[in-house]
Amino acid sequence: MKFKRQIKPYRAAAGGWGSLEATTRYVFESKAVLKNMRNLLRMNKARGFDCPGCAWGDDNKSTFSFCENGAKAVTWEATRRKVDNDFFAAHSVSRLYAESDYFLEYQGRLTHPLSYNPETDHYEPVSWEDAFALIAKHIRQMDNPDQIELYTSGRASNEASWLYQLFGRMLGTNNFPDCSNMCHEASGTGLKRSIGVGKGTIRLDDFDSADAIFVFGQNPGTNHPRMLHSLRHAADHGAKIVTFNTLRERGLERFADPQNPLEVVTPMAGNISSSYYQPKLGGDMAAVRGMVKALLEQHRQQLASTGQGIFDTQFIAEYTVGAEAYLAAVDATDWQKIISQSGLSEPEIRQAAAIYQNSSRVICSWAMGITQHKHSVDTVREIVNLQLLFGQLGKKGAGLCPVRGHSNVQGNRTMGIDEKPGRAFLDALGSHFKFEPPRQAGHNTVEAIEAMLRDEVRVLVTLGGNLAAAAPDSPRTEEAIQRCGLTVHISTKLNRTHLVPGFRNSLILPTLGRTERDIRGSGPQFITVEDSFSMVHASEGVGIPLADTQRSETAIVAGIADAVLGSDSVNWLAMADDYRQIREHIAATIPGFGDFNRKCDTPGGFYLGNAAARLEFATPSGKAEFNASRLPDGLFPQLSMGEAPFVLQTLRSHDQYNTTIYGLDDRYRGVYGQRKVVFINPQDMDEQGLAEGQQVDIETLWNDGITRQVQGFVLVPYNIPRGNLAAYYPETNPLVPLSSFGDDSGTPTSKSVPVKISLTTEPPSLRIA
Ligand SMILES: Nc1nc2c(c(=O)[nH]1)N[C@H]1C(S)=C(S)[C@@H](COP(=O)(O)OP(=O)(O)OC[C@H]3O[C@@H](n4cnc5c(=O)[nH]c(N)nc54)[C@H](O)[C@@H]3O)O[C@H]1N2
Ligand SMILES: Nc1nc2c(c(=O)[nH]1)N[C@H]1C(S)=C(S)[C@@H](COP(=O)(O)OP(=O)(O)OC[C@H]3O[C@@H](n4cnc5c(=O)[nH]c(N)nc54)[C@H](O)[C@@H]3O)O[C@H]1N2
Ligand SMILES: [Mo]
Repeated sequence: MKFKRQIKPYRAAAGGWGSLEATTRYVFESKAVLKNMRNLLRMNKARGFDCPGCAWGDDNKSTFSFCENGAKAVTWEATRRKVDNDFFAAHSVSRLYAESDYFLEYQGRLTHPLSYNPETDHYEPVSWEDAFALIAKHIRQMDNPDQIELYTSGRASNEASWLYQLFGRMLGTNNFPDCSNMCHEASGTGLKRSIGVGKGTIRLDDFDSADAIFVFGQNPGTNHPRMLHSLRHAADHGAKIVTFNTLRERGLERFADPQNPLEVVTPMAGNISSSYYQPKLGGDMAAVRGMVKALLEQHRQQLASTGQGIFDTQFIAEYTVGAEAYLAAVDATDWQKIISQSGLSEPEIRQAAAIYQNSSRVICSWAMGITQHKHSVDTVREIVNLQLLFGQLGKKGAGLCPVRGHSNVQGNRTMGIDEKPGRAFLDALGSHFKFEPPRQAGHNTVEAIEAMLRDEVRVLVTLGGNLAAAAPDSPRTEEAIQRCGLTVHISTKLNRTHLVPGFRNSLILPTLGRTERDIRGSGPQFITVEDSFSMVHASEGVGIPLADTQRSETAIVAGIADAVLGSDSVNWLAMADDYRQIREHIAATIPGFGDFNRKCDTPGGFYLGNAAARLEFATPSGKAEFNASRLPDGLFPQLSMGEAPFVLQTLRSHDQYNTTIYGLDDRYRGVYGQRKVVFINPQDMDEQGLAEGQQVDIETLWNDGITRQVQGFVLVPYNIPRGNLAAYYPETNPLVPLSSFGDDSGTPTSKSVPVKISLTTEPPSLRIA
């Protein structure tokens, strides 16, 4: 494959022709054209499958409910290419390790269970029965149940993840690290503390009645393209879209709806953002604090002159606690700190505050630009503080909207993929199945890797995902995985994690994807998922599986559980033959799922409800709680020299899904045919005596004496605040220290890495992406 490298600005609107062309290119380049088209048409419909692309909701209104990146996700899974036994016979693990992440997944679907042979350095075919027996043998040899780590990635269905957590808890552990620990953990933690529930409070149609939508730290044009439709419709109805993003993102500026033929034909792209602010990395808490400071001034002035302030004092009195302490903290924060930390000017912040003040219904949404910093929990809570002052909960067109990543990551948590499960959940599980679940908190992702490095883990199982590439500090993470006696990966495609085998045994178990037909003992099965808006719906694959040696995730988890625990107290295999049985158990153990099997027939799914949206707050005080934290002293209190020359964020290109690289372009940012680029402010570049197109090495400044460096990144001048850099993940994961994670969230600080850069002198490493 040849890729033409170039950097050239993208001038069109996001969406529109460019997007439609790219979609059809992905569909038609694939061999199974017809099948692909059929798949696309059924995405997100009442029956048919849920789009594996992202966790955005579906309005069931548009006939073609798909977006370019959803189409990529589906066609990537629906490929007819396969990595079969001949492939593994021909390629050693060391040889494959030298290839890029793009190459690995591009080879196609995994079709047969595989076991690593350290003597030949090859994966070799193994039967399902032998694979399960090997897992059981390793688990039985553990000294205690906490010597296993059960990782989950957010694509797993409710049914598979519920079964998985039951297996882990019956074994006796809460070690459930998951992708959410690296993603929206700060949203869950912050929201739970502030409003008693760790989920967003709005529903999709709230976008239709909002007066303003504040979008913090997310890039929907690439990562949640269907959100652009909601934003665009809101903007068309006169809502103000106020964006806070460190970078100028094309998709947030202009957007033409690719499913609206009129707009595709005429180039009249609509503007999306009415205001666009570019805070410095990690500057959003200060920006919101500044907005509240300006609003507090207004409140006091109006109170003095008219007797009526601008805050919703009735709401504050009735539904919240801690407002006085919070406002005292706001008074104690001076403008100078707000300005230097946010990187925004006082007039900009006052302008944003004025838009907020003039909007009676406000939605605040956010994603990784908010959650992947050290002070992310406080930043999430600061956004909640602002919303509480104006009573933006419990009414239409207003509320809080953490925009989730993986298509079922929210559902996984609801199902109990949680290393710190609540008491009520464990009680329900224990009494339903008559066992005593473990009560002690388990490991999150960073803790799991640390435990592996200390040789405290014997077995690692991953239900999807690509831990080696997704987790921080790649060399240490890879070492950690290799320190496990057995690694077991339930996967659709070959990835880097498979290439760092456990030191005794490693298994790859090939699974069906969500788009594929899943026929079990009792007939065709469907699964369920939950979107960002707490809607649960059924998803049934239509594609024909590539091989009859692939099994569904649910069947694989049941197979493992049966081999390890037997079927005396729980009949795992019967559940795997009829997912309705699993849903009966879910109904009995998880609130909101009563009558689950019947509700699965509801077109468009059913709503789980959200107590905070009903103004019921499951906090210690029974009310929504303001958070009066100070602004952080800096991004890197651990560093003795204070700030670093540059702060780097690691983010996604347009042609990737996390560690899955679909292609080498990042169209909206004007990057083609390459991924090793670093975006830099042109003045910073000049000041460093560097020039566009030159290659630099990026090195982390940290306090543990470990050298963390990546080499040969091409400089791309970009509209980004001074002192800030941006480069793609996972290529930059070696730079993120394992010990750098969010306070109370444990999330690696992927959006604020202290680094320096220098001109590349040695030839860059061979592994190009
Ligand atoms: N096509 C596609 N879709 C996806 C994914 C994918 O990889 N590809 N991944 C899925 C997953 S798991 C997730 S979690 C989501 C991720 O969705 P996003 O959160 O949109 O993902 P990122 O690419 O990490 O982008 C972070 C955005 O926040 C901005 N940003 C970074 N730091 C800051 C900051 O400190 N302040 C502000 N205001 N802005 C900041 C960046 O400039 C960038 O626009 O997308 C999901 N959907
Ligand atoms: N530096 C940096 N690191 C990050 C981030 C960042 O912004 N910067 N983002 C973080 C975030 S938000 C997240 S969510 C994590 C993502 O972390 P993960 O969820 O672990 O990673 P993915 O890349 O989504 O996993 C891709 C693999 O999942 C498997 N797969 C795909 N579909 C299925 C399926 O249906 N079933 C099964 N069993 N397997 C499947 C395939 O084998 C594929 O190779 O990465 C985190 N890491
Ligand atoms: Mo994520």
